[in-house]
Amino acid sequence: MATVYLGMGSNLGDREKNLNLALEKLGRVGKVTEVSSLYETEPVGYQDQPWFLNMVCELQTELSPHELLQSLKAIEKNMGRTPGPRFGPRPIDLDILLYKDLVLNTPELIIPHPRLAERAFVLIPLAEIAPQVLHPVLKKTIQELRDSLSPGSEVRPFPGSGASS
Ligand code: PH2
Ligand code: MG
Ligand code: MG
Repeated sequence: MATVYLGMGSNLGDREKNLNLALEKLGRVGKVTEVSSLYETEPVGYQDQPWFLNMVCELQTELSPHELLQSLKAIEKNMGRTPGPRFGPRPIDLDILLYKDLVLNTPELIIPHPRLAERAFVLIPLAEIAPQVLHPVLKKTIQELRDSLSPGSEVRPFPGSGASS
């Protein structure tokens, strides 16, 4: 059994509903054991698109990293994601952030997620549920990485989700 952290984002359609539906579908990939609150986040990489709702979850799974990647892509496709520009808008995006303390570098999949340490929209929710988890390459905890983020794009607690209440 592997403990995995997934980054989740949506900026098309009913974003909150999309994230909840994805969580429900993840129940068939493993057991969702923690969820962060929701954050409304300024688009990073390609600015001319709607703001995202982002969150992260912890999943226990028997799947290998590549099997998990295929399952996440199947959920994205099933939820109406079509190929589009890199960093562009999407109803759902499911990214493997960490898979145990595994370091993997293949053409299809890089773990830990290569942009994990620079993204406030990932580190802020991840630090809620996994502050003491160590980044296996940088050898810093998620909390340390969050605390050393340089000011950048905006990340706001989403009204009604746990972060603000
Ligand atoms: N995902 C991207 C590109 N830019 N910006 C925000 N705020 N949130 C995201 O989830 C996001 C992004 C590519 O996956
Ligand atoms: Mg992504
Ligand atoms: Mg992705």
